[in-house]
Amino acid sequence: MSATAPAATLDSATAASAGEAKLTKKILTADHPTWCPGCGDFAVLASFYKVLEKLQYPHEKIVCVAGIGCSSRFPYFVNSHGIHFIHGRALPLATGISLSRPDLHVFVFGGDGDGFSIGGNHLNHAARKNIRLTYVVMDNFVYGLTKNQTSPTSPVGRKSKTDPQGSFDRPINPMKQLLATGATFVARTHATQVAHMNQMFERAIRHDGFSVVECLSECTMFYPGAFDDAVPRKGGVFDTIDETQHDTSSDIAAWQLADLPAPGKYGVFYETKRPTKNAMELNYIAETQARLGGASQKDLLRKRFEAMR
Ligand SMILES: Cc1ncc(C[n+]2csc(CCOP(=O)(O)OP(=O)(O)O)c2C)c(N)n1
Ligand code: SF4
Ligand SMILES: [Mg+2]
Repeated sequence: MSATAPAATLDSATAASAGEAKLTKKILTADHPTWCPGCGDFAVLASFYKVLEKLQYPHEKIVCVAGIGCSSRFPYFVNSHGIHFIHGRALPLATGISLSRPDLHVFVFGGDGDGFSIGGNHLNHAARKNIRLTYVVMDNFVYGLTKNQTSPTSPVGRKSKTDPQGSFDRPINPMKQLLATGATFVARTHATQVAHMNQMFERAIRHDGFSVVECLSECTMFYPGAFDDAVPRKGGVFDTIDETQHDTSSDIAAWQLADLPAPGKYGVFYETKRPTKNAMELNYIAETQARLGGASQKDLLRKRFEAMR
């Protein structure tokens, strides 16, 4: 499609139109997931199907991108456009897709290692640029695929193959990193709390900008029980954010919530409107084309390359 087409909006205007097949879980289901029994990622996948069923976006407009890890196998299990890409590089690839194809709904899935370790710097830049896409991090506090190494979110003292004596390093606080770097929708949920997870995904997907949901998702193989402190049936407390008390437009209030000790709070920490790079680039291209008497994009590129010689 032409890059001068208006940016797609995340509302009913882009929902599947009458006559198109209804988007169902059956249609969205691809391969049988290869995760271990009980892995939290199954629930995340089920929630994603559920929310897409509700939103009814056109099937051919859905794109799932991931890096490497157990969680990053996600695109195999969704019947949509999908790319299983290089470790930590899902966000830059998805950025290119989102910027060049404003008609698509772009989703990125991955783990704490993929997103906060090798891909940590890409996360900063996707956030500050406010790229229009939704990023779901299945945070299990461990490298699952490579069989139990310390991850950037592993708590101090946790023993793993790389820290047999227990980890020394202070973990990353994903909420604080996202707030500091400019993400415009920042939320936290838990894979066992299905209704809450569905709500967070839906709100993130409807957000016009870079939306991130950190979803605590247990690795039953290498870190069982990691998030039991927030599971009521295991004696924990699932403490959700009360938005009548918390101002989601305040990054300072969000930072204070992010400072709470584990298990902390769950819900939308921060939500704000800021122009996306997608919208700003589209405007710039359209204005330049108009100024140059309707020059094609190819001509614009040629002129730019000539100027750079
Ligand atoms: C460049 C590169 N370095 C290291 C690896 C090995 N590797 C694959 S997945 C992974 C970590 C995965 O952890 P995470 O992102 O937390 O996903 P999980 O398996 O826990 O869902 C590592 C280190 C790789 N595939 N490529
Ligand atoms: S190793 Fe852990 S994260 Fe990977 S599939 Fe198994 S339970 Fe899930
Ligand atoms: Mg992990």
